Amino acid sequence: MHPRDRGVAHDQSDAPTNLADVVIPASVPGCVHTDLLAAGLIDDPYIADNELGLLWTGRCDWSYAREFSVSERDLEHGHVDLCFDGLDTIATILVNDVEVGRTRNMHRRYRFDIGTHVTPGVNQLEVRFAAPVPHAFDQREKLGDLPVAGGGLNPTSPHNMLRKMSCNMGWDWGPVLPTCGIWRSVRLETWSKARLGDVRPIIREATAERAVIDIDADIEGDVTLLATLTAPDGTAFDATDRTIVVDKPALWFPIGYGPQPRYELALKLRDEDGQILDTRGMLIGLRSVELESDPDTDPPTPADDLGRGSTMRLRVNGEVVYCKGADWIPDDCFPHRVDEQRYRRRLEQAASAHMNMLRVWGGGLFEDDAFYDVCDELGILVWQDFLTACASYHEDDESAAEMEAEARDNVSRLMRHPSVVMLNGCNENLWAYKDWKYNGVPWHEHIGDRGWGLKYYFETFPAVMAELAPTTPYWPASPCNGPTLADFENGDPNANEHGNRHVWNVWHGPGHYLNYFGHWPRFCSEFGFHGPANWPTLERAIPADQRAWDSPTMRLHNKNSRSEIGDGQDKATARMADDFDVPTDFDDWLYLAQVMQARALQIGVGWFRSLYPWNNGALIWQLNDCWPCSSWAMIDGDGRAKPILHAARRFFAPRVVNLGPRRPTAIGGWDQDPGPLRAYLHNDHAEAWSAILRLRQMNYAGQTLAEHTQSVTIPPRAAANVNMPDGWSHDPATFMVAEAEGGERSFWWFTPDKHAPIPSPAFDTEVDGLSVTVRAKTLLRDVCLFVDRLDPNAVASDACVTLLPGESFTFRVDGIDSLDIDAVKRPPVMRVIGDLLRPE
Ligand code: BMA
Repeated sequence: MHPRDRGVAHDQSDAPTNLADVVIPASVPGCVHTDLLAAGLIDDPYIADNELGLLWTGRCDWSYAREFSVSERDLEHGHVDLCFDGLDTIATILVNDVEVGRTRNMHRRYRFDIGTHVTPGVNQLEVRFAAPVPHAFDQREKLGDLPVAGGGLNPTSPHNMLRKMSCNMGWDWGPVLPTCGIWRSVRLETWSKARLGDVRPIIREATAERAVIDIDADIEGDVTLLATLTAPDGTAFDATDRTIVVDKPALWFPIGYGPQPRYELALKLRDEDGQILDTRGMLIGLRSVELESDPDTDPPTPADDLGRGSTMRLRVNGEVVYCKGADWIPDDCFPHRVDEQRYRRRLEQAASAHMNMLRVWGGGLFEDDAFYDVCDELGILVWQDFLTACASYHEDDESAAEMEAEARDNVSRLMRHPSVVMLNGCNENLWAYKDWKYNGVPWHEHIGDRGWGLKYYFETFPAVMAELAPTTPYWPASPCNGPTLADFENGDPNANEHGNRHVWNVWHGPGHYLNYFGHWPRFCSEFGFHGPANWPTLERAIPADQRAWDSPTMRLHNKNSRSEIGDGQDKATARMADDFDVPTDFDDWLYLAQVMQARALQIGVGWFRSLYPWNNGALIWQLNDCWPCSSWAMIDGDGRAKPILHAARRFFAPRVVNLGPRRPTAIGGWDQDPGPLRAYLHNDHAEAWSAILRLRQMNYAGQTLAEHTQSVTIPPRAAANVNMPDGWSHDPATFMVAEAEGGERSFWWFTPDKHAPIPSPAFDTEVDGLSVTVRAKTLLRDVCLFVDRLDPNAVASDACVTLLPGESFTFRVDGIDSLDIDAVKRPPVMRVIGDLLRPE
C-alpha cells in the first residue's frame, strides 16, 4: 500500500488539542511519530528534551485509512489475501467497514482472506490501533502484576504485558517512545489453487563430503513441490522427495574461518497438469552448527586450574568458533527507518572490528530479512533471542498461544539464514527470577506459584525449534548455566563455570575496570562500559547551553539507572576519576570518557581471550544505539564509531597478546597489586603463529629497564602463555610491555595516569593529503584524531593509539576532501592524554 488518502488521525484526548481529529498523511511502513514529524506537528524526539513532551503519543488511539482497488480478475482467483508483515500493535482491521481481523502482536505477520468483503473497484481499508500504553496497564490489571525491569531512569512500564518491542517503553539506553502504526509492509496477494508459504531448508548434514538438505514448506493446495539448489559455480541439484543431496559442497563459514558461498534455492509448486502455480527463490548457506554444553573432563585452560564446569561453545562445520562481537539493539526507536543500507553500514562496522557474532537482544526485534541477509553475506554469526527481556511473562492460555504463534512465525522466517546459528529463550529472565528484586521483594516471592515464563524457555520455544528448525541450536536464556530445567533449578544462572554469563559486576557493580580480572566466564554474552556519543552527534542533539557533562539534557540523554554513585553521567565521571583528574571542559570530558570505555573493554575482552579455551566468547554490550545518547554502545546513535570500535579492531584481532594476572583476581583498583603477571597469546587464526615475544619493563621516559625475549609457536586456533620474569618489580614509575613482531601488543600500567610520571607530550605531526602521521618523541597514550570536529562526515581510521617514544603512526582520513593542517594538529581534533595531565 502507498501513503494516500485519509492517513493517520488520532481520536483521544490527552493529546495537544490542536491535533484532535486532524487527518495526517501517513507513510507505510511507518509509525505515528514519524508521520507527525513529517507533518511538522511534533518536534524531533531525539533532540534536546523533546522526548518529554511526547509521552501522549503512546496513550492515544490512532487510525490508518486508505482506498485500494480490486479488479474483477483479482476476485476470480478465489483468494484475496490482505497481508501485513508488521502491525504495531493492538489493531483492528476493517475492510469496507467490516471487521476482518484483530491483532495484538507487533512481532508477527498476519494474513486475512478478504475475498468476500471486497468488490470490484474502489474499496476502503482502515486499521484502528488502540493506544499501546493503556493497553499494557489494562492487561496488568486483568492478569496481575509480574516483575519487570530494564527501563533504567525511565518510569517503569509493564512492557511484559504486550507483545511489542520492549525497549519501546523506555530502556536504560533508550527513550520512552511507544510507537504505533503499520511498521512493516502490507500488500494484497491473490491466488486460486495453491500457494507457497514459508520454506524451511533444514540442513541435516553439511561436511566437506556432502550436504543433505530437507525442504520443509507450508503449502496450501494439492500440488507437488519442486526444489532445485544451484551452487555458486552453476551446478544444479534437484530434490528427490523434498531432499537435496550435494556432493562436495562449498561450505559457508563465519568470517575469519572461511568463505561465505551461498546456494540459490528455487522452488515451484506444480499441479497435476504440469502447471506452475507459485514460485520462490532464496539464498541459503550450507554449514553445520552445534552448541556444546559438555561437562569438563580436564582443566580446559592453560591458566591455572579454574576447576570443573561445563563448556559453552559453538562449533560451525565441526570447528569451535571463538565468538567475538557485541549485542545488537534496534538501530532506531522507529525501526522502519532502518533500511538495508543502514543495516549494511552497521554490520560492516562490526565486521571491520573483527566481530564474527552479534546477539540480537530479546528486548528488541526479530529484525528484517535484510539484516540476516547481510550477516549471511559477511559471515557474521547471529545469536537470536526470542523476544522476552528483563521480565516475567504470564502463561495463561491466551498469552501462551500468542507467544507460540510469534515463535513459530519468526523461526519459520529466519531459520533459512546460515548466519542464524542459535536461538535463545530470554534475556536475563532466569537470573532475575533467582536474584533480582521487584519493588524491594525478590522476584520469585512476588511471583509465588504463578506462571512467569519458564514454560516458554523450556517447553514452547524448544518445541517450536525441534519442529521448524531442528538443526539450529537452542539455548534457554542469556545468562544460563545449562540447557536443562534441572540446571536452572539446581544452579546459579549467571555462573563462571557453566554456560554463559553477563558480567555486569563491573559497570553496575564496583566499577573499576580492573575488576574484569575477577571474572572467568565460559562465554560472556554481555559486559559493557559507558561512553558518550561523538561530538557531531551531540552537537545535533544537545543545545549549546547544555553542553556540559552534568547538564540536565546530557543527563536526560543517559538512561542508565541511578545507583549510590548517582545517574549514568555521575557514574561515567566517577569512573573517569579512577584514571584522571576530572576536567571541567566538556571537550576534555568527552575525550576522556570515550577513552575510559575503550580502556575498560580492552581489559575485559583481553582477559576473556586470555582464558581461552576455558572461555569461548566475548560479546560486548552493546554494538549500536537507537538515538543520540551516552550508553554502552560502540557506535553512537547517528552511526558514528566511538573510539571503542577502533580499539575493538585491535582487541578482537585474530592474534592478540594480553597481559594479565596469572589467575582470576578481583583487582579493586590501582592501589591493589595484581600479583605475578603473565603474557597470554591467543591465536584465533587458521595458521600457526610463530613469534618472538618481547617482554619489557620500561619507565615513562621510554627507557627499557628489563627485557626478555622468547620464541613461541602457537598452533592454529590455540593459546599459549609466558610468565613475566620473576624479579621484575611492580614499581608504579614503570610499566610492562608485551609484544610480538606482528604489532600485537599489550601494556600493563601500575598506576593511573593522574599519578603516573607521564611526560609532557612531544611529537611531530605530518599531514599528507588525507594521511596524518604522528611521530612520538615521548610516550603518547590514547592518541585520537577527532576529524568529525572538522566535518561531521569525516572519519579517521583509528583511535586510542598508544606510542612509545620513537614510534610513529599514520591515521587515514575519509569523508572529507582536504584537511585543515593547523586544525588537525591541535585539540579538539588531535588529542593526547598527556595534554590533560597537570603540568609537573
Ligand atoms: C542488560 C541488558 C540490557 C541492559 C544492559 C545494561 O540487562 O540485557 O537490558 O541495557 O544490561 O544495563
